[in-house]
Amino acid sequence: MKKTTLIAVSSGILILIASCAQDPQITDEDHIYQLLASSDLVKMGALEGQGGEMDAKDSTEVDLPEIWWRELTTEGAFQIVIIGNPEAGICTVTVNQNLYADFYIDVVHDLVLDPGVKTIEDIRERSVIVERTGNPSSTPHGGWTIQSITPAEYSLLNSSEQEVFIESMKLYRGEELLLDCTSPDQFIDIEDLPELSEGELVKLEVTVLHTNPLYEPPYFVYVHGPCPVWPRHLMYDDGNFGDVTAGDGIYTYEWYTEDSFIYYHKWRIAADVLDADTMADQVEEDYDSGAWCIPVIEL
Ligand SMILES: [Ca+2]
Ligand SMILES: [Ca+2]
Ligand SMILES: [Ca+2]
Repeated sequence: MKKTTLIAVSSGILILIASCAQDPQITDEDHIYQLLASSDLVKMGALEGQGGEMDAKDSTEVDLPEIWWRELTTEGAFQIVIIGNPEAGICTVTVNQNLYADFYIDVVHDLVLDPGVKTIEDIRERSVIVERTGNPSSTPHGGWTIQSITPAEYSLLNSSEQEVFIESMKLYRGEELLLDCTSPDQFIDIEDLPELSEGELVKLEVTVLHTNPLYEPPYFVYVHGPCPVWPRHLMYDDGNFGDVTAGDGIYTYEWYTEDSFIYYHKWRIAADVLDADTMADQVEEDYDSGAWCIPVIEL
């Protein structure tokens, strides 16, 4: 039998919405919530990291902005939905959290910072498989541990307005393929999460989709991670920065890992696509972006 329990947190108080906990004891649902809400592996950031102002200008109709960045306003409640019965000792949990932020963008290349602001209303989601591997009474979180996770997927709350999507991401260390993800629903065993230390040569390859391309190029693709100097860099499909084949739709960025993070301390790597329509002006309310993000174990 399928049992669904929704737990939301508001002002630090646990509220059981769809589950009736008569027993004052801590339930499996409570343990699973606390395990996931406190986990750095499950945490979904705001992709606030900035790039350098000297992002290469593309020789096409749509120039890249002089500068752009996101600034978090509010995070919604951290919500979990348990699929299956925890009494079985293993279950899948979907985790979601809304993100309200501002998108600052300055498209006038005059060395004067005068950005416009666009509204961001996103939902971030991932799934997690949790298993009771320890003694319920003598180990943390009632013995529950995280076994595998999907990437965190960032989408517009108003899904009908979304036209750009990440479709795949591959991460290499040198020639070694560390991660090959072709769906936001793909589970990655936490033992198989990428493990990296500073100074390693890594490469991210990403493919994306635009459902209604109006500009050329129709989108811009960025990587967020432990990148050189700035935590965000433009990805290329022009044969540069490790890109194997120009114009094949595989966007690439290759770099030596560097602890450039400003807003957070745990390493993670995200692929982020922004609609060219969003990047073409600083006045229209037309924010459109999609991203996948995976945690990285920092050695
Ligand atoms: Ca300017
Ligand atoms: Ca390519
Ligand atoms: Ca526009």
